[in-house]
Amino acid sequence: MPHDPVDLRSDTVTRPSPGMRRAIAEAVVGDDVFEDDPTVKQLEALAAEMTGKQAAVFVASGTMGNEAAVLAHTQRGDEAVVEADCHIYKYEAAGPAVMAGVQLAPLKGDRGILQADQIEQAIRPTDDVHQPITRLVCLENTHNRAGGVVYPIEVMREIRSLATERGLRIHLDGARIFNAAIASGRNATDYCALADSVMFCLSKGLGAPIGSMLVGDADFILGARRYRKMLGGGMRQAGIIAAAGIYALKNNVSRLRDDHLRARRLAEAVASIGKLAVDLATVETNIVVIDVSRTGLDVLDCVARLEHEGVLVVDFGRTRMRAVAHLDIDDADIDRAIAAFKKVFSKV
Ligand code: TLP
Repeated sequence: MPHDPVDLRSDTVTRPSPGMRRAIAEAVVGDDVFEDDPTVKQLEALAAEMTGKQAAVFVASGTMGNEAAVLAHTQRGDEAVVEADCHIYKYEAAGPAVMAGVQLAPLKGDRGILQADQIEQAIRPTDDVHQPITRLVCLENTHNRAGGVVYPIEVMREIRSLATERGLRIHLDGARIFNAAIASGRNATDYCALADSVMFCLSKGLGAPIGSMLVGDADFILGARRYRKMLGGGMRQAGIIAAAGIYALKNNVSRLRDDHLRARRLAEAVASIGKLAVDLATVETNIVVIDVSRTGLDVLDCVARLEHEGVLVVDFGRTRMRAVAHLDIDDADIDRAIAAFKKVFSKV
């Protein structure tokens, strides 16, 4: 029997497990816009507790969580400092500009990491009417396009001090914050304490089918809840999907370690093949970014050749591909993926 493809395109592709499906089927629901869905409330309380924040709001996606956060932190004409390869800048369809009227100031980080002094230099003078007001700093931990890099906590601390001193707010795109916590051996609360708001995804490595959380202090979450409604994210019997989120937070956090080990094994094997290049220093979590420039092949051709051998990855820029380990990938899948990479790339 032919195998299903080994799907390494993203950790978003996981399917709900039998246990998660049972939790979904048994969920007690209400109407979350009337704020009487008990399962959503339970999920929001759990998310706040696990991140050490006062309050949480359940949102449909990571993008919705980030955009609601930018809206709630800023006013039209403000500027937000971001890393040039971050999700908010690259992949959110110019949401901050369109919806919040906020200009993004992208700064190039080193493997996705911005330093406090870089941010300090980007802060606008407040006494010049020509200039926007710097209001917000957005950080991404782990950093997706840098290859799943964990933000060094001491750098985050310096950025926090700067932000506090200069009256800036910090939003953390922590889509994969639990990967950062597991990889660094820290508690997620250590990172979350350094940001005013944090978005994290239930629908990535944690294995839920839908949903993300936005957490922060109670006033901020009240504002974000209004923006969620404005963005069309007021969901009704949302306990159906919140139940999957609760299951994910209770069962699927510590096992992220397995994904990290598998990504590392894949990365080391791929780095040893022919002309493929992997910056192994970035492979701290579940993401492997592979540079194909030296193969002389077009990246889409590389993706297609792997697909022909039963392995799915995505192109990730003009010369790079990305492979992601997740809940539905086991050791045998990694073996199959390594064999496919060898078959396709050993002789190019
Ligand atoms: N990332 C997706 C793609 O959009 C690239 C993926 O496959 O990795 N922040 C970060 C750091 C993300 O990686 C993502 C999704 C999001 C936010 C947005 O989450 P969703 O897809 O739920 O809107």
